Amino acid sequence: MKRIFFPCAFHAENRKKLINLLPSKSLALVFSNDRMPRSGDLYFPFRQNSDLFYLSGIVQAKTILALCPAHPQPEYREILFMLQPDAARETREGHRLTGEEATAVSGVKTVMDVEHFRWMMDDLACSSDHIYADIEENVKRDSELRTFDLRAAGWLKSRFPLHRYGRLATLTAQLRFVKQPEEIQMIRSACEITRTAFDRILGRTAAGMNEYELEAELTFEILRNGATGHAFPPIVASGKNACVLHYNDNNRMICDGELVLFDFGAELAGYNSDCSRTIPVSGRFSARQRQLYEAVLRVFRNVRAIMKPGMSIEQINLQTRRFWEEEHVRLGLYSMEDLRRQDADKPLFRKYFMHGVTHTLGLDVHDVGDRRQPLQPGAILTCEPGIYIPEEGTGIRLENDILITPSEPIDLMEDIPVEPDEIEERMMTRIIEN
Ligand SMILES: [Mn+2]
Repeated sequence: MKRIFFPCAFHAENRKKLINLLPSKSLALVFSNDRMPRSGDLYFPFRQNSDLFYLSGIVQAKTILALCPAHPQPEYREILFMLQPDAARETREGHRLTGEEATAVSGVKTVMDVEHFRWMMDDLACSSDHIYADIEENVKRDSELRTFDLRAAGWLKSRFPLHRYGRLATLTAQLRFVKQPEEIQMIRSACEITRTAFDRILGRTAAGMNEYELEAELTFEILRNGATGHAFPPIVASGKNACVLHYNDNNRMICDGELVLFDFGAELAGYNSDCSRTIPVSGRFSARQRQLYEAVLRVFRNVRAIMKPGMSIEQINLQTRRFWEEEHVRLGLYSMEDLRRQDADKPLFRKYFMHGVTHTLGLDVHDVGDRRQPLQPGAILTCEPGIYIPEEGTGIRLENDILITPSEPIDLMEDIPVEPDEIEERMMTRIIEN
């Protein structure tokens, strides 16, 4: 995997901030992701646990970070437990970090064999009253796997049943919610790569192409610009496929007169971007397509304008409902009278807009942060209204990544064309050039 390093001071500073949130005599433990089996002897590309990356910069499986700030022996206050170098395995699997390299990346001076974790725990636990274990917490996580964090927590609780246990993830989430300048810069760079990929699409989309050909164009531009890869499986949805929110079969011939919805983004050094655009394959919007597109664009601007400190994701979604009700009535999808009579449990706007308008973005594409928590300067969120009308075979979504500031929000994707005139103009030059 291509690696872009943060200075080790970034990770050291993150550890310091985390320690300040812990009660005295605490031990914090953070576990790497597992190497996930694919089939036979193959594995999926390794992706590090976001908290472990944030606190150490180490991108290697079977790694544990232990923080024990009150330990009487200073060399045990920060320890990385890692796989040891093994020449034969490295010939097959690639380089493993040496102790010195791990220290250079993370700033953690003590690096031990991960095999020694269990017996070192006897010592670390004796110097601690609290054990804060980092368990992945995400309301939408749906997995039956016993991942490394769960296996380790199970073992800890049986070996040290009388310690007081705490959830480290709630504390790392507080820190990760507000991005630091280095993180904002990394996301800006990811957005810049995403822009070049969209530029390429504008120049190449044509009727008669298959969706996967455009996926290949996105992938080409994202990889050749040095991104780690896609932030998530990209969506290239033509015609009615755009009404399936997470469609990514990307395997349909695109017909003249249709719209194509793209939802994609580059990942750079663990940090993600997330962009949606919808373009007319012919290079010109039909009157109806433009009418719908402009409605989405107005809602996009209205929502972006209210993304300010103090507002929560929940409040932004409530406001978005008002914006959409106004637009839907204007588009003739339902009337004011229908609105007055609507069933409170089944609001009418949900028929054409059935997802949240925003989510946090960072080391995870759907990043940490509670939907009821007020936004703070430094938070980064998406703004992604859409309209989906299966009866018309049309789905439109527009999505930019927005930095919250003390005053006006900053659109990190301001450079990515979104005005319908600009989209048409850019696509027309394509047709002339070809
Ligand atoms: Mn998104």
